[in-house]
Amino acid sequence: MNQDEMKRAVAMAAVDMIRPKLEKNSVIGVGTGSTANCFIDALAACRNDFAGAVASSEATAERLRRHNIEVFDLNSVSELEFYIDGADEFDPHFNLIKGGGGALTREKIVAAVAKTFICIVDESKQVDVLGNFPLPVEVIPMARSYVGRQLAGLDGQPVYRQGFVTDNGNIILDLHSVDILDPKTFERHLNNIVGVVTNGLFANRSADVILMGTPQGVVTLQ
Ligand code: ABF
Repeated sequence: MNQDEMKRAVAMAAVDMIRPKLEKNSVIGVGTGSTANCFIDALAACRNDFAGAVASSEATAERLRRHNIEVFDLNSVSELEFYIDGADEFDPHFNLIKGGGGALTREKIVAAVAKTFICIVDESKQVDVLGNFPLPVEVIPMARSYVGRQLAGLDGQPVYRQGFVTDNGNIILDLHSVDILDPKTFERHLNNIVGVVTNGLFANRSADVILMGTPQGVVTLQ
């Protein structure tokens, strides 16, 4: 299987995993990115088995609507059984780096609400230590320079994602060249920098299940 086939395979596997547990009033959380898009496309086949979805980005909301899947405001939903989303990296403890697509804040919010976070990835995302992929940090625009200086003080190299504005109207600094040996602590440290909205470490709320596409098929890690 090539990478696209792996993405489609893990997307189908996620649908197969959740379908038996869906009820007519179920609302599920749906992530952002190319693998999440494969999931949305596969989910359309069972759109009548559940009530709808909460989207982690405007792009995901649009794709769900194109498949006639109702999109709910998170504030109108009391619980989410599942959140299905991709990732940019995952480590042996199911800690993730997310946000390469710029949707990290809403992704983190929806993941926080969901009972079970199913992460769908191809094998290229598997690492021993997080940090080879630049860590996205969503920042209030007026704080860009200040936060950049704070991040540079962590021996990382913050790079402004030129020309990109998040769905929330903020900017992103991508933190390069930092080996994240203690993801939970580092995530909390970044959260405490004034002006930081969200960082792309999903360690204090990591994935519960990882479906990983490989040339030999889908591997379930849990
Ligand atoms: C999304 O999944 C983002 O957080 C992350 O950047 C992306 C991975 O994208 P893809 O599935 O296209 O590799 O949730």
